[in-house]
Amino acid sequence: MDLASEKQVIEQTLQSYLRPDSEWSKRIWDAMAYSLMAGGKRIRPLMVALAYQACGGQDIRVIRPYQAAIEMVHTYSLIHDDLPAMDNDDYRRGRLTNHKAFDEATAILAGDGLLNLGLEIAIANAVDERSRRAALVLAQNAGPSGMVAGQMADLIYETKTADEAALCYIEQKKTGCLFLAALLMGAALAGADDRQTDALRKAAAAFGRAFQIQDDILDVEGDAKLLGKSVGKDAKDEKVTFVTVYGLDEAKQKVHALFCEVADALSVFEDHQLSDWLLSMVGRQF
Ligand code: GRG
Repeated sequence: MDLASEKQVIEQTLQSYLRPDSEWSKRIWDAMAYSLMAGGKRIRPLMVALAYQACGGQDIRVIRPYQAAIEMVHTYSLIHDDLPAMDNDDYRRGRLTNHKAFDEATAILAGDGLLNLGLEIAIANAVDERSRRAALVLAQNAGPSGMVAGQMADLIYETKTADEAALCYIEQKKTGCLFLAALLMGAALAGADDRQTDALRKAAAAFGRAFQIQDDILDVEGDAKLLGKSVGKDAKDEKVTFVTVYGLDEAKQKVHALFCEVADALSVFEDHQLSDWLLSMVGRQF
């Protein structure tokens, strides 16, 4: 699969769903489009595609709505995470955060709009057992037993000192659940067997942890321009992160070891593109 053209198709698919139904609703659609079309890396929709391919999926058209759905749910989570009541950030995806460009109430509604539209697309396309499973996997992993639980725990630990176990729980839920959903949606849509699905579960767990540790490392060492968001925020907020728990060197070693786990888990697949692409992210400035 050519990833550059795959990404272009993802952009076109996302754009195709942004249809204001009247002049009255123009502002909410503008606010949703502002964040959705701001040039995210589209990691999760690409994961759906590569997992689908690895599991032998034959008709790439069936994944399109699910790629759009997960990117919308992810973008909603970023908009809400950036709000003053949560992480209070000014920049995201290289531009002002949604509440800075619009206002807080509009940003809340833009997040709500993207979450609902994403799930609407997933449900509207759930026409068989495979697609129903894909829709359910997305809703479950984004919800109060998944990403929302992780965000809640993250907020609770703003006023308590997190230990390694708490950090791992927060990461698994807040960051890991959507990566897991992406790989499992690709698997479900392709009709993957249990062995393939288990391998993807293991890969998602290791990749999510590596991604979060790297995110914490980049908050210390990253370049704000390349990242498209503020750096040095964790230290400013005196936040306990994987870097403060492990130290920078050990954190880097952990990222390396986790990427080896990703490769190991994915070795059951004949198709290596998912594994190669995930591994290409080691050390990358996200
Ligand atoms: C508000 C329910 C709710 C959840 C928020 C997204 C999130 C959960 C928190 C963001 C905090 C954070 C930086 C987590 C690290 C992992 C992460 C989600 C990074 C951003 O994802 P990328 O790098 O971003 O895929 P782009 O912009 O490229 O899509």
